[in-house]
Amino acid sequence: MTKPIFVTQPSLPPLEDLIPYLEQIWENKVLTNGGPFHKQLEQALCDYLGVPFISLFSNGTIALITALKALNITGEVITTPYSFVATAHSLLWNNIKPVFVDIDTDTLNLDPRKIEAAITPQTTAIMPVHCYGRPCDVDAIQKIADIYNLKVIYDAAHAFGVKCHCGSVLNHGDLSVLSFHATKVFNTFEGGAIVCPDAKTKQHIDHLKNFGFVDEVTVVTPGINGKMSELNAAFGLLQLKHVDAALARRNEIDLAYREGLKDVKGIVCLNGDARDSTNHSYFPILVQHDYPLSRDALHQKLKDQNIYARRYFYPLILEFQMYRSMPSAHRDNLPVASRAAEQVLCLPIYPALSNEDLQRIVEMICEVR
Ligand code: T4K
Repeated sequence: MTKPIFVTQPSLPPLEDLIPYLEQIWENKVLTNGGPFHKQLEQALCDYLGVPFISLFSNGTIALITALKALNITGEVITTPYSFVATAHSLLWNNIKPVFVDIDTDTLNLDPRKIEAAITPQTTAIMPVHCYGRPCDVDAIQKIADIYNLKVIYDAAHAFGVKCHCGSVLNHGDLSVLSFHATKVFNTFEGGAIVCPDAKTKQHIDHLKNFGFVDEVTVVTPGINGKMSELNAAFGLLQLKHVDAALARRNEIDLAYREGLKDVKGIVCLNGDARDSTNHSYFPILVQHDYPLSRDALHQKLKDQNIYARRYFYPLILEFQMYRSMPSAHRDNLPVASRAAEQVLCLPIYPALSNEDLQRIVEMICEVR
């Protein structure tokens, strides 16, 4: 049997390049609490991503939970059912009721045309996701938010480095939240960040992630511990040196899949025309009814060959017991998300994926007739 191929594999820099960073940590004995590498990574990410302020976190989920706290979000929040559970869980952790609204057929992102009908007097915010790193319709969402005086918090876990018509997509909404988990295009093992529009917001969030401490004797808010350690931050600085090469290789893989699969009846590569404004963090295909195998059968066929594609996002969040009984979780309400959850298969994409393995995957999909 050939070696397993997973949906992703973290990019790692040469191990010896990490040693000088470790030596520096061992030398200065600052392991966490906003040390020098933490500060450097915040600045380096602002420069790289083209955003004004960043607050680093221990992971994306704590960052989402904190972002909601930072804006005092309460009541109901409109969000997408087509995401990783952390999106909706962050709302429950804040005692907020998620209100699921269907997604757009082309982008699989929250459909702005369906948001207004879900707004009630309790609605305080919208939490869309740039799913698979493809930008939401940020202008349409902001327009609705402005009319109804709602906050917008983007779950931008997939959207590292993604640009839209006016620069970084991370500058839209009130806050954007990134994940630097091992499975993401830019990883710090575990990690995350909140992109903040101004220094005051960043300061508030910095307090929230450090128990509410302002100084040794002053606690201004019931904060959490969401800090990124120096080890993760140092690793992030090193990763940043390699991220352009990683993104370029992902782009090549994306193109090769599209070329290889373009004539396969029943296989649709998502959003061909949005290629330029993504980071190729995932390669989702839709396995439609005119393909000879069902999505699940294709998933299994690949698995039998040691290729572990993933059905992100199946089951839908609303299938989990803590969401199932919510009125907005009714499947009739969410036909596009329901269909996507049944058709999407995310194929392996990561910089170290070889051309040979890629071609093998393409051939396996093509040979089914
Ligand atoms: N919002 C959205 C929209 C998200 O997608 C996520 C996370 C979050 C919020 C929360 O951010 P974090 O709190 O995680 O920072 C994975 C990730 O664990 C999760 O971070 C990610 N989304 C989600 C989409 O995918 P699983 O259950 O698929 O992980 P796992 O362990 O099955 O990993 C997938 C494959 O990756 C493995 O088969 C092998 C490979 N892998 C994984 C890890 C962890 C490695 O090669 N090395 C590794 O260290 O959830």
